[in-house]
Amino acid sequence: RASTLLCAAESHETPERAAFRADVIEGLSASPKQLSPKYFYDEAGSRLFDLICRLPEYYPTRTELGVLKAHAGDIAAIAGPGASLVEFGSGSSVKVRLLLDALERPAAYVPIDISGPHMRAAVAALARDYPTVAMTPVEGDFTRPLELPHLGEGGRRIGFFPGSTIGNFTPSEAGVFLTHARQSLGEGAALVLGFDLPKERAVLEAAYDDHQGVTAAFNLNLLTRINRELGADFDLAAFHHRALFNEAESRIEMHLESRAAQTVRLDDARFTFVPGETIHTENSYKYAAPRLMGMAQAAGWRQGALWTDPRGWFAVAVLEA
Ligand code: AVJ
Repeated sequence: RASTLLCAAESHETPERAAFRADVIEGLSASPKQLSPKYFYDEAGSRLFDLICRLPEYYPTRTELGVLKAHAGDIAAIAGPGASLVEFGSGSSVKVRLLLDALERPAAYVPIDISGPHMRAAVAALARDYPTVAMTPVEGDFTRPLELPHLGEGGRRIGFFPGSTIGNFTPSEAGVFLTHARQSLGEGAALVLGFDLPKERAVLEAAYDDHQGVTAAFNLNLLTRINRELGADFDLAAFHHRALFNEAESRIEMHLESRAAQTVRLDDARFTFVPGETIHTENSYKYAAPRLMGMAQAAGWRQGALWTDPRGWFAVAVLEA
């Protein structure tokens, strides 16, 4: 009877919640323990990420915005009139405003994001400011193959993947994403891709371990979310935020480090930690431009324009189908 009740309770779970539960159990059972960064973005996590983007140490957002501002006219020329924009991981939809302002009569905007309520609030504000642009938000996980809504014929399809979100993938996952994006955007499309470049360790580590502790709160919020949505019993005070640059892999790694020996419960499962053991929560790869352009070419894209800021910290590439 107890197991019947449990099954009944579990069957009320949404498919998203069930996938989250399965991923968490699999990740915490692995050695080393790991969780996917896509789960950072619940309501609180999305808000914390917006705060990260304004931190003095977090250079990527403002550096990329500078590059996009400097070349918005170039992007508009590449897109041509009546283009449709498809953004992968649209978040608060701040950067796309630059493109919508620069483009000639943009026809449509298709934001894709895993954080539905956050995206819908952003799109509502955007729709007021750009009443002539058709807005078709897609709530979903773009790390899996997705069906794009039908877009009007005529204008060019422009994919937009800013913020170095591609750095969250492993290099082989990034290759798969680029191949899928090439297929779903179709013949004649372009992809505007923002990516963070390798640089001095101190600059990188400060960007992911800020003085105010916002990134630490963002990382720890993943445990809060697992407690709330899955009923686990993580003790937040028993974990510590860590960010380090793994130079051999050219990636920032974020971890949650256990301060002590402890056991965490989720459903029937128990996960034990030794002192100093970590959960690996995020990779943020830093690609040199030739490496990423090689990956794009292997995925069927031709390299178009490539722009960086004066310090050479962040790049925006235009890939052509
Ligand atoms: C959204 C994946 C681009 O890797 O820089 C920021 C996420 N994590 N601070 C990044 C993040 C910690 C961000 N991306």
